[in-house]
Amino acid sequence: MNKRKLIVGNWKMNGSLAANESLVRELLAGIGQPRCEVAVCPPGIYLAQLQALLAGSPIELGVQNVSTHEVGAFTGDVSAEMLKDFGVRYAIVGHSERRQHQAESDVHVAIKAKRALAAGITPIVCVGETLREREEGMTDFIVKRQLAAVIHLNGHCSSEIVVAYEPVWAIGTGQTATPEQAQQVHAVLRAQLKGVTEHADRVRILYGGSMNAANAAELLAQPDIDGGLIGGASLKAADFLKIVGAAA
Ligand code: 3PY
Repeated sequence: MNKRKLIVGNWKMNGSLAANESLVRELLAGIGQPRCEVAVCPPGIYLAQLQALLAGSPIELGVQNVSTHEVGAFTGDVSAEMLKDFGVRYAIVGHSERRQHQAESDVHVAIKAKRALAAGITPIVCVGETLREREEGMTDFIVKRQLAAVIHLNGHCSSEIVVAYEPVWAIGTGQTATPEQAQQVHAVLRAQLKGVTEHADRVRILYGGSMNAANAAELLAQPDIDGGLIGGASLKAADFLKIVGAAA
């Protein structure tokens, strides 16, 4: 199946007008014609800047969050339709940092995915277990429950979603799942998708959780790893470009 890999930079709450501009200029100077799809997700306040900097380039624009609401009295929220105005192509939903610090539940995440899809934005649905859940043998149960919420709320599984497996114990810790550990969970997610859609092989399942320039090639060589959601390494142009280069 001809499915291009997808490499997404999650800048988290990092950047400034000056830092964004120099990072993007370095990326554009080095990216050439990538064999994979590439996107960056800056903090939302910088969308207009990034839209202008990336115009006409092979790098797509993404965001780190989207409101559960469509419009109205929801102070601080930004709707999927508003994001669309800035050319946003991808929206990360359900990152474990939001599940943990903003008390986002599976239902919130599913509604966010639904809002994104309705606006023509591809949700990148993050799933992943904590260290304790892994140690208790709960990994498969947790990731399947998190993905099931999105599948059920949407009534079907659109091949337009992207799934990102991000073991919580590997986020911001420098610890990475081994390629075998990651592939095992990706295979579980693929099997779950196969149970609900004939297009399961078209759904991209990214690995996230301290993917970096040194470990990307091995992770991306696994049969069910279709790309990466990159945290810290996406803030260094040279590292991010190496990861892009490793995604054939
Ligand atoms: C990480 O790699 O730390 C991430 O959280 C990517 O989203």
